[in-house]
Amino acid sequence: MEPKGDIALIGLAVMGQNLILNMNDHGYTVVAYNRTVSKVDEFLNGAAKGRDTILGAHSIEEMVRLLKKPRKIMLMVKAGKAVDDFIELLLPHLEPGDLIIDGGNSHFPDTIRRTNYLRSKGLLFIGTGISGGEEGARHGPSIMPGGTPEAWPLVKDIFQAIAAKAPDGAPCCEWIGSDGAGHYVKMAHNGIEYGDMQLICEAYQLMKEGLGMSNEEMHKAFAEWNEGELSSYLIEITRDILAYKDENGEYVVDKILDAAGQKGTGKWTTISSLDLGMPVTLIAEAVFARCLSAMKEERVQASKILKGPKGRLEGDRATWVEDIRRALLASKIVSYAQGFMLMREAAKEYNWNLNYGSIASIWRAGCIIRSVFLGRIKEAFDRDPNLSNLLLDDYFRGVIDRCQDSWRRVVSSAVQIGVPVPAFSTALAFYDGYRSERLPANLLQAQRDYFGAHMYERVDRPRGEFFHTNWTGRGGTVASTAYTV
Ligand code: 2AM
Repeated sequence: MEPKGDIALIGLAVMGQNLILNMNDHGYTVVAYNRTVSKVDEFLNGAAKGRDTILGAHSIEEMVRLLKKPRKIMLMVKAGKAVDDFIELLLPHLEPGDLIIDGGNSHFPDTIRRTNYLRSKGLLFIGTGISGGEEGARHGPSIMPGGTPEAWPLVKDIFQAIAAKAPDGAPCCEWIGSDGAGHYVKMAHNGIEYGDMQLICEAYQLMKEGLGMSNEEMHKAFAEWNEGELSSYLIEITRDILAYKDENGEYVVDKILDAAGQKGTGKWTTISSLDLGMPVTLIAEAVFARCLSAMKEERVQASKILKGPKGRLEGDRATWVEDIRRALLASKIVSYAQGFMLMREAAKEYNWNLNYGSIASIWRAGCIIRSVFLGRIKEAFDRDPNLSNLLLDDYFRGVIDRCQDSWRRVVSSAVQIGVPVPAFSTALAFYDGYRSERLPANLLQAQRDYFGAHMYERVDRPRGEFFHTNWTGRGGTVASTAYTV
């Protein structure tokens, strides 16, 4: 009998099951398999009941037998060792030209390694970011595939069929680039998500502590914001969360402990930004803000000891709410500018040919950071595909001009009343640094040269020429180029 399976999916947790159902809805015959084999039948008799084009496999051999060639096998298993283990289990059953796809949240260096390893075995590999959670997987996620370029035509139709569709109808899935590019861009997406969430939380705290607004009032403010240029999934769910009451008629948000968790993609993004020397300050602050929040017991102690202002934002409330909205918008522009700077540098470092407009485009729907704003970013890259920094685009420059006074008012007032706004303020500090022709690094270079003879370049000489001053008259004139401190 001719094999019927278009693709196999291993890993029947919710994401895996939902992707199978989504593919099946689009006419693909999918073979389902799982390490714990009993889950295969549970799935066939559960969520997949009545679908005769979802085929269960009870061994890797059976799964491979059910697949058309070249075989396409997608892993939706825990990132890390599980992926490598399954690759090894699959290898003896596959032939040159077959394709393994890792749809988990793998770290991009692993994806680079796996692409090369499988290429050495004659196999194709895709590491793909999939964003949108369970709901997205079921009805349309944003999909960011990278890996062996020859693999893309094999899955393009399936992936674009199951992906979310942007408002203009474009599928939220395009080829991102070679080896680890897809997982890198997914990681950057998650980092940006950390930033967006932190910005919203700072706006919330200012409204709550600074303006004394009730949940209902904040719910209304977020509802209004969601109608305008901030319209996005995260603003929308914040609106809904603020209004959500439990069976006793009490707000759930007020009962939730203020200690944030994290799974590590924000941390990876920040580590990568440090590795690449890119000042992605807002995402870093968002990660650190989660870390500080997690020190709950220590904060409770410190709150009884450390003094500081606990004031209110004085003046017209509606004006402040609008100021906060503008501060959020301007900060968000900085965050995305930083995120795209990071991807640009990563592309240089890892030899990826990234299309930034296309990346913005596939984030417009399906994923957690989906927003009207991303449509604006796509348009900016449509206007100028070589745009070096989003802040320099006419549209975004105009928005910052419009928001700047509010932004400064919000940050300075937050400082004065003692409400922490690490993301709002780091965004503003970055903006002021980025637009500074001169920064105090002349003094910093002098310090380095003073204590370590690290040398400096001069404003009156071409770049690349280095000088040393014998600052103390002692220690000789030999420069230190052989070691770094
Ligand atoms: P399981 O049902 O056999 O535990 C999400 O946890 C998915 O990843 C599940 O399908 C799970 O399979 C799979 N998974 C987790 N760790 C694994 C491992 N070390 N090897 C294979 N599959 C694993």
